[in-house]
Amino acid sequence: MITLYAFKWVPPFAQGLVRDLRVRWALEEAGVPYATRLLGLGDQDQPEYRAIQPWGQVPAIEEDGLVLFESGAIVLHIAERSEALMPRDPAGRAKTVQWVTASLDSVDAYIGPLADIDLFHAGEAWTAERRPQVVETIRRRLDGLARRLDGREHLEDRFTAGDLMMATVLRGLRDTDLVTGHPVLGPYLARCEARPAFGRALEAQLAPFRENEPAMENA
Ligand SMILES: N[C@@H](CCC(=O)N[C@@H](CS)C(=O)NCC(=O)O)C(=O)O
Repeated sequence: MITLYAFKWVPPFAQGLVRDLRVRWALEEAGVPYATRLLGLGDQDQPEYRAIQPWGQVPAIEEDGLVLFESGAIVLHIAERSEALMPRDPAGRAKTVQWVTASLDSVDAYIGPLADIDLFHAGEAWTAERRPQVVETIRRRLDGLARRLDGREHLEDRFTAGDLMMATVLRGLRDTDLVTGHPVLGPYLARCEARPAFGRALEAQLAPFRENEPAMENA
C-alpha cells in the first residue's frame, strides 16, 4: 500500500494548493488505495523525514521500500500503472511525460514568483515594481498554453497526467483572474476540476486541515 506524506494543517491561503493534491488526484484517477502520514509542526525537520524528502517538503510516498519525492515524479510513477492517466502506446506515454514536464518547467516555474510576492512579501515596497513584470511573464506563458488548448478539451486527445499536473499548477493563480477570467483556460481548469477524482482528492486534503485547526489564542 502506498503511504503518502502530507501536512496535518496549513494556513487557509495554502489549503487546496498543497502539492500532495496532485498525488491524491492521480491515485484517485488510478483507483489505487493509499494511506497517509501527516506531518505536524517540526516533523519536517526531523532527520527521519529529511531522509525521505531532502528539503522536508511534501509530497513524498513510500511503497514496498521505494521512497519517492517530487510531485511530478510521483504522478508519473502512478501513471505507469494506470491507463486512466497515461496511454500505453509509446507516443502517448512520451506526450504525457512532455506535458507533466511542461506544467512544471514552462508554467509553474513562472507562477511561483507571483505567489512569493502576493503571499510572502505582500505590501513590501519592492513588489510594486516587480509584480507587473511577473504578471506579464505569466500572461505570456498562459497565452502559449491557451493557444494549444483553444478548441480542445485536453492537452492531447484525452485526459492524462499532463492535464492533472497542469490543472493543479493553474490553481496556483486562484487569487487572481488570470485563469478564471480567461476564455480558454478558465473552462479548461473547470473541466479538470469537475472530475469526480479531483473532488475526492481535494476533500481528502482538506479534511485533516479541518480536524487539526489550531485553537485560536485567547479563545
Ligand atoms: N518540487 C517539489 C516542491 C514541493 C513543495 O514545494 N512542497 C511545499 C508544499 S506545496 C512544502 O512542502 N512547503 C513547505 C516547505 O518548503 O517547508 C514537488 O513538486 O514535490
